Amino acid sequence: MFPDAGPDDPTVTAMRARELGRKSVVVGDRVSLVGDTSGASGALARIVRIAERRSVLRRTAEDDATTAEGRLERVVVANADQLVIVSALADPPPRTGFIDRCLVAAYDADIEPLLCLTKADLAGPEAVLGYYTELELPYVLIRPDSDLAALRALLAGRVSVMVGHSGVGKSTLVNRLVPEAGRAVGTVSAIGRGRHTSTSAVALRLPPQPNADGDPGWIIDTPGVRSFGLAHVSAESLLHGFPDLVEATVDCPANCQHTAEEADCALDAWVAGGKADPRRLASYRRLLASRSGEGDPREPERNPGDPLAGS
Ligand SMILES: Nc1nc2c(ncn2[C@@H]2O[C@H](COP(=O)(O)OP(=O)(O)OP(=O)(O)O)[C@@H](O)[C@H]2O)c(=O)[nH]1
Ligand SMILES: [Mg+2]
Repeated sequence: MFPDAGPDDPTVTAMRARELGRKSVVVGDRVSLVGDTSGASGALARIVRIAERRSVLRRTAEDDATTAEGRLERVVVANADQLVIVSALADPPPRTGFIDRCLVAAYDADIEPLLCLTKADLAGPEAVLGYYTELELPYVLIRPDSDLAALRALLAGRVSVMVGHSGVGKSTLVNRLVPEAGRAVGTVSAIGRGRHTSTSAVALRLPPQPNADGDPGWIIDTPGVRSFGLAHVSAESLLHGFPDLVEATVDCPANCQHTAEEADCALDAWVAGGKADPRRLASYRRLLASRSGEGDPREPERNPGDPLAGS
């Protein structure tokens, strides 16, 4: 083990050493450095070792693992403790299918999810929160004038990574949390699409708060993603993103694939009996279908009931 850098340690510029081979360094990695670690202008250190990762958040370009895009796996960040799923309540409209995918990725990577609903000044959260009633999903509501104390408390002591579509307000929020962050903020087009303003992920140390002891935590801003492909998640693990459904499957026949075609899948009776929201089952099955290359490639993340873009 090596000591962690503290808030007063210098910011060091370091390059990946050749001996690391093809292993890439990602945001959140804990590394060992050699060379000039003084932080002086022009000083350069080398990254000689990457510590074992506590968690790895991955996404693929597509869901179907049989395609080239589906095999293209990207590590979003290493060592995150919390996945802050940022969704605007309007402009761009919320996509519960996208949030569901993020939940699958979070549970699969053993990272705790936090739903962060921005632009609460433009629309109410009732529809989105109603969809997640059965899940004990922690959430925060953000509007331009909202007090961020509750969010800061949830971020304290851990490394949190924000993910979300372009234009939902990730960088705006980071700039409020870390006033010297200086993250560029973009505009949203008339049809409610962001302009992919942020192009790389950056980890920022949160500032200490007057009435709070201990580590305020880290926040990682990431570029907006159009989709959150899950080709790397096994069919069985997909279900872990749906804790409201998982219990039902103990009554499924052996090797049940849980698709709509499975005559005896216990999920249908579970939902018919009012134990879970039918929209959640539909979303889960849409994910299953999308992984096998079925599904709607144009709007893979829109669930029926989500608002239309531009509306
Ligand atoms: N009305 C309203 N607008 C907001 C809020 N938060 C952010 N915005 C606006 O949304 C637009 C996009 O914000 P950004 O912070 O650039 O969004 P982003 O998620 O970082 O986008 P990418 O970097 O492209 O992924 C800007 O015009 C912000 O002013 C909010 O709570 N309410
Ligand atoms: Mg941004």
